[in-house]
Amino acid sequence: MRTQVAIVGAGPAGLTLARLLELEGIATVVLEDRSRDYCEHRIRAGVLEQRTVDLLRDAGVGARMEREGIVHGGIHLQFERERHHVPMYELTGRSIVIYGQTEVVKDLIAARVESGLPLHFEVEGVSVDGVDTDRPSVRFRQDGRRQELECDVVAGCDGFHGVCRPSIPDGVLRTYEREYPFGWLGILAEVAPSMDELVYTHHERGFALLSLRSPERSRYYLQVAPDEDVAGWPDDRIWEELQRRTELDGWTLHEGPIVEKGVTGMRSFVSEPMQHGRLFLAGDAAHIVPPTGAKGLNLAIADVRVLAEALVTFFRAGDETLLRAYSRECLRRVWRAEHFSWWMTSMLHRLPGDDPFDAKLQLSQLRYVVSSETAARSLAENYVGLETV
Ligand code: RFL
Ligand code: PHB
Repeated sequence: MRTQVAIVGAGPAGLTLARLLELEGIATVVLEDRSRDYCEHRIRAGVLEQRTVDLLRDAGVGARMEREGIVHGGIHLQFERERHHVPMYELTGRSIVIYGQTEVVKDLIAARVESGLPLHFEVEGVSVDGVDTDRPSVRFRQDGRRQELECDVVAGCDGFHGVCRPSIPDGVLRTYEREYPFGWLGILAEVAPSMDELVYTHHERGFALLSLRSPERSRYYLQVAPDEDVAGWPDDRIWEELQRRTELDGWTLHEGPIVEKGVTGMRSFVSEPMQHGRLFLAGDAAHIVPPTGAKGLNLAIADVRVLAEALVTFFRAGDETLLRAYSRECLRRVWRAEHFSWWMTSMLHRLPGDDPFDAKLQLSQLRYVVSSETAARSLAENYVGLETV
């Protein structure tokens, strides 16, 4: 087997890259170790930046997103039992769109299948070879048979736990990392969202976030321990805790059947550079942000936009200039998102030790954001996505 770009991973990064390259007539094969059903139902992000929305629409995969995506012009910050609106659209001229990552992935898979282009699920034992030559290859097993895919370039879009980043020899990458001493318990509930826009809540019992997936389905999160056992969280306990952390005079949090729950740890991680020879890392394979800034999916899409443009120049003109600039170009935006996500996380979560000094600083920062237009605009422009970084 031979192709131009072997793409490892059928998450948002891999599938979007495949689509962008398809539109440019560049051949790709996408290899994914999970099943199609698993990829289409793994609940993750929900907030798309306008720039992400525009890219998906321009790539011809935005029809359902345009119909079902919910445009929000702001978010709420809640602390000391007050809820404050941050009017992002007024402050920046841009909005966000609520549309689940699961839906983005379903739309991209459907488009790939409709184009009849190679997308292999449930492949096993993927390994990457020869990336320091101009003839790299990807080996894997499919239906028990060994396969080798020769290519010009490998795109490592296989997420944080993938095989591409670890296949880079020791000493090439420098990594930067921070683990947070807490996690998020996330639920999906079949109940209409109780708020008009997302609510990020600072509370002495811990952070809570009210989000949504559709007019009928709410997505709510609670700060918990990083290794929290979901088994200790029957539905009643979850609702009771959400009620306590988000309570507000004259407002009610409506409850409904919980159809999904899970705990995720939180970390910041960057690996530099995002390239080694003919292997290019994109999305979570290269960097992780804690979800408080809603940036992970948007960064993944931003990476593959830059990578696709660079690959077009490479295949059309044999010119590697843009490919060589790929990592530098992406890392500027990545580090801005790293800072913003760390900042939001640090400002909103209950910190270990419960140092009252920390809590006072957090509340002062929150008060500043909701009372100074300059501070609010800074949060807003980062949240909707900076164009210039
Ligand atoms: P993914 O989505 O992890 O996809 C990688 C794919 O590679 C496959 N894979 C392999 N395939 C073949 N061989 C191997 N050896 C392989 N190893 C792995 C995997 O099965 C998978 O299909 O990475 P990608 O494409 O880079 O996309 C990144 C995003 O998924 C991630 O950044 C976001 O979900 C983060 N995130 C959020 N981002 C936002 O922009 N806005 C949000 O509101 C937001 N909320 C969130 C989030 C992540 C969360 N969790 C679960 C960490 C909320 C949560 C709770
Ligand atoms: C979500 O809806 O899943 C979501 C929204 C905002 C975040 C993180 C997750 O910051």
